[in-house]
Amino acid sequence: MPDTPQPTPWTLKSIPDSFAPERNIADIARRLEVSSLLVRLMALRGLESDLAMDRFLSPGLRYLHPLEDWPGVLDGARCICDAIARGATLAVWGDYDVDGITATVLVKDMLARHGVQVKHYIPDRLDFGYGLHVDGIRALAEQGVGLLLTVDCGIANTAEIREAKRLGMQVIVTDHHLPGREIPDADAIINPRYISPDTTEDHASSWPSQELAGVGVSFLLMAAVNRMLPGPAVDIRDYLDLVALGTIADAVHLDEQNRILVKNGLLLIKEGRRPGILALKEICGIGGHETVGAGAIGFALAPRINAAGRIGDPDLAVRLLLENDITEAQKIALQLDKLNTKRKQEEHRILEEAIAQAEEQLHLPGLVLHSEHWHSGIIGIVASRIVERFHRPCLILTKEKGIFKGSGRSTPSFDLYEALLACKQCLYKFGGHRQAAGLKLEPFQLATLKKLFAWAVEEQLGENPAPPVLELDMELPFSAVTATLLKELDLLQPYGQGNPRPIFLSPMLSVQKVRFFSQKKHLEMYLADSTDGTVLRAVAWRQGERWSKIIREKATLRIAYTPRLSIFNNVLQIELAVHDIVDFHTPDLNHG
Ligand SMILES: [Mn+2]
Repeated sequence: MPDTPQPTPWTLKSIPDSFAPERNIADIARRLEVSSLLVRLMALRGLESDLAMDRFLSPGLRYLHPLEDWPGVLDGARCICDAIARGATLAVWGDYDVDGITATVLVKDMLARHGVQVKHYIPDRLDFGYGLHVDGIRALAEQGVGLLLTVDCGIANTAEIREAKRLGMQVIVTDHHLPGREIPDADAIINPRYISPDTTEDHASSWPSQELAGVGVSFLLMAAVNRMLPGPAVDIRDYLDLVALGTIADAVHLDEQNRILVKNGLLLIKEGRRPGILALKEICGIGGHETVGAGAIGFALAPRINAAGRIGDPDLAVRLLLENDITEAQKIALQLDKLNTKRKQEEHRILEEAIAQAEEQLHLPGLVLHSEHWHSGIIGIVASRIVERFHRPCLILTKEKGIFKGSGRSTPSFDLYEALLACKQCLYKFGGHRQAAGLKLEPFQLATLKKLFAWAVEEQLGENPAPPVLELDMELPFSAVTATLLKELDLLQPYGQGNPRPIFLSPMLSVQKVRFFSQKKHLEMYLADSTDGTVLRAVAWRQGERWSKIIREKATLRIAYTPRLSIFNNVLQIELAVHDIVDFHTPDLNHG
């Protein structure tokens, strides 16, 4: 049977050798007043000392580095305050994704509360794409803009910034992308991946965190501006909801400083004081005082904000987050929700076609899929889905104005940017990083691209790239899965890069009841732990098709799972989210 799934390879993570001896786990647990299991999970995430663990569990804002520690922030803030004092017109240039939109809103809203109106510009994805462009710069100059502040972009726009300076503007760049070889000649650059050689700040020799999102950088700058401007300061903590939204949506590494920003911001999102966020939560069905985790942002709030930039007008999302009136905010949220529904339908349609193409190419280690009519705002998400499904790097191309425009996504061990570099002879334009990239090429180059890309992938990964190995935290019997445990696990939130959701390995289980639902899309099982007899309900989302021929009653198996509380039949109960079935034995139909 060629379509029988193979069990997924897995490993158990181990605590780093540098960690204190095993017996200390219980000591630390006693001192922190948490369970040994929680300490073990933190140790598996690379936390070593009591202090680090304590800060991880309670990342108070007092642990955020002071503004003086962040290179360029005070210089940039002084520049802005001087421009305001001169009466210069200010404009902020953002981006159409959640990070860029929240950063734009943060700057506009904070300065408006100081009585300073700031113009903003967010490029259209289809017409101009990401970053600064000269047409927009000239338009801003005509409107009399004297100071241009970029957020979540700008570090790569040397020529555009030169033009802005020529037109008499001051330019302050805030960005978090890697600088290229040429650094723009801006009045100040604030970028955690860059330190200006002529910074005037004494201590600023390194960044307390290199992992800030664009909105995190603009938050620091606005915190400094807030302090320097005359008149009463606003409570800058009010903006952490925007910081949390943009930081989670950008999927940056949640290091200590980001965790402080995000964890505190999520509390504000839970409160829902900003009308736009409240309206967005309402339309996603997230109740007033429900805890909002990174998951809800990633699956519900962020896609609706992004939908504006993907297939509509990004200004809609800016207006939502700036809106003071809840009724107006609800109207905009409804529009965004409709755009998101349209986006999902479009995504579904493209994905079906892309999967069909991918299945024809499974002899290749890398996929190049294309069509003339796929929406260019959506191909990036589809590329991610294809990589999830087929575990190989993927480029998706669509035709626009006679040219192929593409979006690529990578597997963890593959450097996509490096691969595109190897294809550059047939590309008209490309850019990005290890995990994601964009490209453009003339249609006649398509065949060459396919050939070069296949070579580049093979060179990095070999002919048959190995499937990813699932990393599990530890084995956990069902009797240990209690409401108390779940409450404690919540302390590890928010999950993200650098802090993955815990995944447990089950002991051997026997299937008591099995049901495939939603046209066999999902699989529900009642599983009994063979060591202690505890029965729990488990759901394997989007894995119905994969297991439909294998899993039936009396089968024995082991799962990789994350327990959570869910409302099922109107009752709050424990449900296991099945990441994978890692070992299985199905009794023979005739003899079983
Ligand atoms: Mn960003």
